[in-house]
Amino acid sequence: MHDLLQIGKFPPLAQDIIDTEFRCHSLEALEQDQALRTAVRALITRSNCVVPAEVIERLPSLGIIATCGVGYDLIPIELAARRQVIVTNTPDVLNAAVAELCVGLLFALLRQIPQGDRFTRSGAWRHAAFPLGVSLAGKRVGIVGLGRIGKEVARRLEPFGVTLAYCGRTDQRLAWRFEPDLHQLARDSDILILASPGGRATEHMIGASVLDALGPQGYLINIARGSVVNQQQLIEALERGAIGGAALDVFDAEPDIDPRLFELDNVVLSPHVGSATGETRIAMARLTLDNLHRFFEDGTALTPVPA
Ligand code: 8YV
Repeated sequence: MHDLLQIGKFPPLAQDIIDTEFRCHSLEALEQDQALRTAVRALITRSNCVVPAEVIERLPSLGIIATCGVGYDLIPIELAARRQVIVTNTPDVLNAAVAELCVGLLFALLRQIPQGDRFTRSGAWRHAAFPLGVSLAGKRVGIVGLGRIGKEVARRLEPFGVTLAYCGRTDQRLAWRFEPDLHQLARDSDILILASPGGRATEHMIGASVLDALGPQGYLINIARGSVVNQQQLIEALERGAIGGAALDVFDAEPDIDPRLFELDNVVLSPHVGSATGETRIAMARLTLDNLHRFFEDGTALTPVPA
């Protein structure tokens, strides 16, 4: 059975599978065992865990970093490439789960479903009618980052009678309109959905000027990464009504998120659960392990991230 360095905590159902196929060691255990530290060839982690550069530098035999998740923005991939360490992620197996959560958050936001639950439980219904929500049908939806997940979101929203447009690195020549200018996409949208990768290239891509372009009847959904949004400017925009509301599954400094968000009634908050279904997490763990098995078999990988 091969040894792995494990960074991050997996759900029990995934950890049980991992432990039947590999021997996992913590960073602390590796610090205590010089022989193991110099011998370990593989690291398993999750996409919401930082893989520190100094850890990679202290593992002379490391050949693969296998992350369970599609995002790899917390892994120093340039350093990994210099060290010829393969980095793998788990694309595609989570597309449906994340897209489904996005649709759920959109309806929760437009129809104020969390507020309606609280309203009903509180007995307030005896004294007042619940406020009107917003229809999705007929709205203009802009998707920032039409990758695998963004496309799954678009496919799920199309039957609801929306008009779809997207922006991103390239015009993919699809039936949906490509808008190269992010601010123009925000101006042209009632709902702006963030589905782009995290990392330096998209950091704070959504700030006050984009939010002002989206406008006071506009809604923001973030299923990407907290880093894609300037969270301070988002909170200020929500507080001053510069946008109609937001539904957020990702944040700065998870899980210790800014408490000002708790005070806002025009926000739906979700604890980074885009891929968090039993079926999806098992499929993600399976693909992570299959990457590791392939590496130990022949030094390659099934789903290496783009160099
Ligand atoms: C979580 C995600 O990171 O896949 C990603 O990039 O953001 C989510 O799936 C999950 O904790 C991955 O294990």
